[in-house]
This record gives sequence, structure tokens and C-alpha cells, in this order.
Amino acid sequence: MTQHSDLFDRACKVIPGGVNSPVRAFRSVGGTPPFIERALGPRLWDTEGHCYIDYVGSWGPAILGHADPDVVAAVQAAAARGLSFGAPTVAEIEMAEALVERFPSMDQVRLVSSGTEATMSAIRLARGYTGRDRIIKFDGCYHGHSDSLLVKSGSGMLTFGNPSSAGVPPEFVQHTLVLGYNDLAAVEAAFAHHPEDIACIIVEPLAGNMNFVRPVPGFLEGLRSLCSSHGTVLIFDEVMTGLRVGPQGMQGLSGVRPDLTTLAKIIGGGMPVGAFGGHAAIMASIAPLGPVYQAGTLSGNPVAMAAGLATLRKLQQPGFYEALQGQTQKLVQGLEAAARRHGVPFCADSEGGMFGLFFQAERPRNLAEVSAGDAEAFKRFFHGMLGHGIYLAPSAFEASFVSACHDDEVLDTTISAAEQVFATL
Ligand code: KE4
Repeated sequence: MTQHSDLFDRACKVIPGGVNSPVRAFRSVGGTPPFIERALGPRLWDTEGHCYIDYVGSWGPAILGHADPDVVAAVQAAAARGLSFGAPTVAEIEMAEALVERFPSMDQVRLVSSGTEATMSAIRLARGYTGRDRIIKFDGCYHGHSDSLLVKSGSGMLTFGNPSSAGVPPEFVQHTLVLGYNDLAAVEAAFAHHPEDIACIIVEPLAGNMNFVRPVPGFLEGLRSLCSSHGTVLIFDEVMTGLRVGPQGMQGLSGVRPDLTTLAKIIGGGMPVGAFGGHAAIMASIAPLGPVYQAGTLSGNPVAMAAGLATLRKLQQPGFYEALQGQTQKLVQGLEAAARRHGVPFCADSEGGMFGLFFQAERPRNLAEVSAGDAEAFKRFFHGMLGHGIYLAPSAFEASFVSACHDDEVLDTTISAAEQVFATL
């Protein structure tokens, strides 16, 4: 057994912050992150032998639960045939066909290796297709770490962005306008100022990177209408919501069809896969067909395709999403009831297999309202639950996830732990 603190010290010597992605460092909740040794179904085991019920699920991909036997077998079989060829394979056709079948807004799709690659490429494609430079994103939405998206709101509502990260020259974000999520009036004003020079709007159709924030009625429909009126490409970033909130993502639930969709996480089943796709007319601008360059050594990698395809096949089991939605709703309702019994200002919300927890009375509708939540209470709750063997997302600005393996016994254990922790808050 190796102590986490020893491992973290060792990691910090050779990896910046000891992690390969910042949120894993527990900086927003404090403490030392456990080092995970293995996982199975709804559970994780760390190097100190502790077992946790997992609600992070690798930040979304583990919708079937960890180490699903069919996914593992498909990966093993694919790996035995060679790990990567850098040449066309049938598996890539099968994956593309599977995505086009599930997302009617997609005529064609290009596979990449991460959500960041997917959104970065989709924005370049929208700019190349329209010949325009300006883009709109929303405060609190995260679309990966490409330069033109690492941007915070400009000084005024209609001024273009300033970098939100060192290393991003102001020129790289000068064409990015950051508006308030759910603020359709601000989008209308932006188009009034720039009627014909906005290449795209990129939006999380249900925001999972400022915890869990739904689009208010009319928001997505309004974006669709404004983009159609102004020749602007509407990009739904469904990296998180795609196949998580339902079999056709948020575009299926909302009925709003984007021009381009970005995907990742679940479609790789835990292996590195991302994708962007949409109207054939737009996709025709991507190399080698058109002038917008995009490429990737491991794009469509056969082992990753095997993991993704095995996952997608199991999601098609009759009743899969009804069961997932039902278990997730049972969890959030149980947590809300436990909080009420202890007089804790708390609410929760869920869609499909993703959920958000808030230490405030009302469900937030934008980043400012999420930020008004009791962050200290969240931290105490997070560590209290961790101590009871429940592993939640280590940030008040992240959504959490349920898998097909989170059965009633798992949920009851979670709610019972929350009952004890709420009593201490
Ligand atoms: P990746 O490059 O991390 O595969 O995907 C970026 C991305 C794009 N779009 C959306 C809607 C996303 O949620 C993400 C990544 N999500 C975060 C979790 N909130 C990944 C976790 C991490 O950064 O370690």
C-alpha cells in the first residue's frame, strides 16, 4: 500500500501540479487526491485500499460502469491485431456510420482524439466555411483548451474577449465574444452590432462545466433562429451531453438541430476519441476535400474505435436510457430529501445520466448564480462524502455522472452517507 501523499509528492517532482489535467489536483476542494489503482462497475479502489462509489466516471465516458467486460474484450481483441496503422480501417467507417445514425444533424463526421481537438477543428471549419473570423461563446461554458476559447468576457458586454490563460496573445481572442449563458437578448444585440461577420456560436446545449445549468425555454431555439437569419454556424458542443443525456444528446431532447456537433467522452468508451460533424456542405470544406486543414496521427485509432463501438452497441439496449434517467433522478431526489431533513440549503438537478448539486435554494441559470452558491459547504460536503467512500466531482463547477451499474444498493449507500454528512454541515 502506498500513501497518496507519498505518491503525490513523487508525482509533483515530474508532473506539473502532480496531475495531467488540473481539476484532478483537488485544488478547488483542498486536500490530496487519491491515486486510483483499479475500477469495476460503479466503484474505484485507490492505492491505500479504499473503495469509492464513483460519480465522476472519468468525467463522463464511463456510462456503462468501469471495465465493462464487453468493452474490455473488444479492446483486447483490437489491440492483438495491432495498435495503430495510420491508414483507413473499417472500424472508422463503422464509428462514423454509428454517429451519423444517432445524430440526424450529422451528414458526415471527422474523428479526432479529444474534445478539445473536436471543438478547435469545428471552429476552424466554421470560420473557413463562412469566411468570417468572429465567434460567440458563453460564460461558464468550457469547450477545451484551444487558444481562441481560453477567453473571459471583455470589459463591456459587446467588447471582444481578453485571454483567461497566460500564453494566449490578445490577438488570439480578439475575435471571441463572451456572452451570458441563457441571455438571448445579449446574443440579439451582438448580431445587431455584427450582423454578417460572426462565423459561429459554440454552446453547451446543457452546461456541464459550471456544474449543471439548463438552457431556459427558448434559448436554444433563439440561437438557432439567429444563426439561420445571419448565416452563422450553430455548433452544439455535446462532448459531455452527447449520449449522456439521451440517445441523441441534447439536440434530441430539445429538437433544435445545430449545423455542427462536437462529441467525445462516451463515444470513446474511455479511450481517446473526439468527433465533429454536421451538414455535408460544411464538412466539404475540411481537408482533403476543402481548404480547412485538420489532421491527427491517432485519429480513428482502431483500439479506440473498438472501445467506442462496443460502448455504443450496449447503449442501444432497450430501456437503457429510461433506467439511467430513473436511477439518476432517484439519486438527486434522495439527496434533496436528506438535505431538507437537516435544514441544509441545497438543490439538485439531472438529465439522463448527469446531475448537479448546489448548496443554494434555487437551481442556477448562469455562472453568476452558480458562483453565488455556498462553496465552503460544497467543500465540506465533498470531503465528508469522500470519507464515507463516495467520490463526487472535486469542484462546485462540475457536473457528476451515474453509470448503468449504479443500482439501488449503490444509490441507497450514497443517500445514507449524504444523510450523515448533511447532519454535520
Ligand atoms: P477534452 O479535450 O478534455 O477531451 O474535452 C474538452 C471538453 C470540451 N467540451 C466540453 C463540453 C467538455 O466538458 C470538455 C471537457 N470536460 C472536462 C470536465 N468538465 C474534462 C475534465 C478535465 O478537464 O480533466
